[in-house]
Amino acid sequence: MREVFDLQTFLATEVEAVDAALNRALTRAEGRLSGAVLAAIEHGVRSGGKRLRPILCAQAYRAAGGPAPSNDDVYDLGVALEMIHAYSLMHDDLPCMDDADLRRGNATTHRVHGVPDTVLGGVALIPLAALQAMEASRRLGCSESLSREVTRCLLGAAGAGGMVGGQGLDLLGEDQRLASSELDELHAHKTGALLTAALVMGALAAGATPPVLAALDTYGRRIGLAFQIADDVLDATASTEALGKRPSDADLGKSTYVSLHGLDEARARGQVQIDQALAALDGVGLDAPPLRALARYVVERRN
Ligand code: GRG
Repeated sequence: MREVFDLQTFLATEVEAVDAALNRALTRAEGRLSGAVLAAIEHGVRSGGKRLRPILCAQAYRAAGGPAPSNDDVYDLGVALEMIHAYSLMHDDLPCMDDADLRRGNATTHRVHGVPDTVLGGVALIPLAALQAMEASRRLGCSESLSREVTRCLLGAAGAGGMVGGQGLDLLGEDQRLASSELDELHAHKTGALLTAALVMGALAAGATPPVLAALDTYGRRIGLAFQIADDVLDATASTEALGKRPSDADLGKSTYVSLHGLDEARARGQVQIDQALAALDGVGLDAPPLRALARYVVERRN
């Protein structure tokens, strides 16, 4: 029988490790950036958040049996993903995108620091994230070529074939009723690609075997879709205060899993994805209690 996993304690410890790694990364960046741009970055990066992508990266690394010369380096790798994620939220909230005023319970970055510094700060985070992935993977003991592969995985997931491409589909889909398969395609790119990269980067840096790498890739894709379905369910059921963000996709006239399928069917579809994510771990005999608990958390979370 599997042990009971204390998710709350686990998450609190992990968030602390991620935040410490973010502090190290921003301290390194300080010398290269001017005050106002740095202030926008600090706002975008430090304003809370679940830190799910670095946590998944660190846990994939551990599940895949990566050696850990230093615990810090594992989280230093993961924060490269958080830097890309933070920039995407800063830009997604801009007036030319969702024109959002509330994120993580706080005023959005451009509302506090203005549009120019938010745009610059967001763009600055992209090369900073790439350098972060390169340097942290080297410190983890990756060869030059493996470190390049880890970094390529991050940038591929962040770019036109991943998150930015998904954002493009999102803009095209505004005020239209998308087919279910189109919504899957959009979110596999916009949300799923970076979440999947978190798993694959951790596994690559750990020197995972091909079957373990493939299983973690599948787990990432499945929880990526489930994550977005859960987001749509939360948007339809939770208050703005609980979610800490405004506006929702539904407010913006976008298709959502709830608008297409209704609440019950959307929840059921999310659960199917989680079952498949866990089956992928079973398929290669990965016990990985943290990854199993994180998969369930993706659909059970409150924000
Ligand atoms: C160049 C303008 C411009 C755009 C670049 C902005 C952009 C491309 C892409 C945005 C993609 C995007 C906003 C994806 C968000 C996906 C998502 C589900 C975000 C919420 O993630 P959580 O819940 O957030 O993990 P926390 O707050 O916990 O970190």
